[in-house]
Amino acid sequence: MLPAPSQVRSSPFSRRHFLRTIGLGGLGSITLATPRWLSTADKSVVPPQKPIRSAGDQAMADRVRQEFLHAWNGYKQFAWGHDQLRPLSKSYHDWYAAPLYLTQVDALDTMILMGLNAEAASTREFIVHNLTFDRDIYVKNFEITIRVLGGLLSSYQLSGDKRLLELAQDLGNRLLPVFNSPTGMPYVNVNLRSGAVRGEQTNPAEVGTLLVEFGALSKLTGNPAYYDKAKRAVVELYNRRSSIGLVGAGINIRTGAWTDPASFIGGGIDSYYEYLLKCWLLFGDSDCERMWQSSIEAVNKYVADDGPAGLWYGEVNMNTGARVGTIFGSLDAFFPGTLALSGDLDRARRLEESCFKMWTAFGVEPQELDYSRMKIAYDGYPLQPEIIESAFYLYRFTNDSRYLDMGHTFFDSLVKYCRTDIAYAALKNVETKEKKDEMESYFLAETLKYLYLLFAPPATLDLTQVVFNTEAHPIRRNW
Ligand code: DMJ
Repeated sequence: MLPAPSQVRSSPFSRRHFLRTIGLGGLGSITLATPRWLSTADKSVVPPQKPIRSAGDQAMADRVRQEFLHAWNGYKQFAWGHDQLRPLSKSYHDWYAAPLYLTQVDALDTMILMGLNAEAASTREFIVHNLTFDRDIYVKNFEITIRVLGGLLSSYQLSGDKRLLELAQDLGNRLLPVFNSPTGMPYVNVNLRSGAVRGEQTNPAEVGTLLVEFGALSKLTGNPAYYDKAKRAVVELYNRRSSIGLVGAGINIRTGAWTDPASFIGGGIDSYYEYLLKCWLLFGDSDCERMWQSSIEAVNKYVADDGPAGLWYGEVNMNTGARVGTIFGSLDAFFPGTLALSGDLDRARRLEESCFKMWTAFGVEPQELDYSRMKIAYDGYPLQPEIIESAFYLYRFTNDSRYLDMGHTFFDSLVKYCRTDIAYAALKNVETKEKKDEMESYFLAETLKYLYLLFAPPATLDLTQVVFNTEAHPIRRNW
């Protein structure tokens, strides 16, 4: 059975879990000095790779926009005012006892970028009049940060509507208690009304995927608290890396002890690495630059698996570097994009070729693949965006039509296998193509946004001016 949506990106769901504790890392620690979140901003920082002006493909961009509208209209007809559409039963699903309008908030900036102005305006009005965070519900900090806080901040920057920033600030204040742990690393859940926290067993992605959103909130409101707390969390995690520079898959935020020594780049760790790079690019934070540089060196040394079957990233023990698995999956496919953004186009291109093999071997990529045998290890496809996100970055940085061709393949497969009469549905099984009654909000926030941006003229979004959060919400870096 697939895990609940809120679990999917926070744990390496089908991987083995070891319970083992290790000591602190030996590559040197980062010490947090007096907060210097304002002065560290270096406006000269741009992505190491300069985007190239590419032609795109307007006709394809228009087709993607049409498919966005198809899915959006299904959501509006059957799930309006709720978190997510159930595309097969034509009903809806709320994550918590009260809806937080996940699909509306997540999809709003996609509508703005696609020029769907009337839809964007009415959705924005709905959000500002109906969304309240004064709810007695325990929410998952990671998911609500990347989807809702990130979505509100990005739509605020794109629309200039201050009411969205006010909502973001209210949400940020209600999430802040997660950082009140003995280590400063965040609890997993927080009650939006009372500020009570729970959940001390977490992973690097949940600890380290907060600084883009909380940092942007600091920059936009002038209150450094958000930046400082999210930064401390990531530094505490980084300082616990192993002596060979890797992080594990599970950590206890109260004790600071690792609970799972498996190290990889996929779900549960993925966006920790992504944000080390992006926080450097977005804020010019030199601590983030150093943490990114030393981390990527260790990942490329130990986790990368470069052989005759191409470049893959598998699973190793964080302490010894010994290989313990050859699993790669749909979530890992964000990594070519991150490598490309960091300037490593060679690895980025080769890894995207491996990802493309993973997609074309079955018609749609599986959530987990044993790449040593090209056998499926976990057979669902919940409409994930990562492989398309990577094609988008690679096209912007290389202008190589190979990535437009990949985009055509992704688009055709989505339409062929995931489209329903009212929207789009996840796949239960990529071999049988049996559908599942689920359309995650990130399908509209990320999957279709990156596909649109891949084909649209580059001027639609200037990549030198923004950094995407991990939910594809662009944050403008003109502080
Ligand atoms: C998104 O919610 C985010 O990209 C997250 O970091 C992991 N991936 C999912 C979609 O697959």
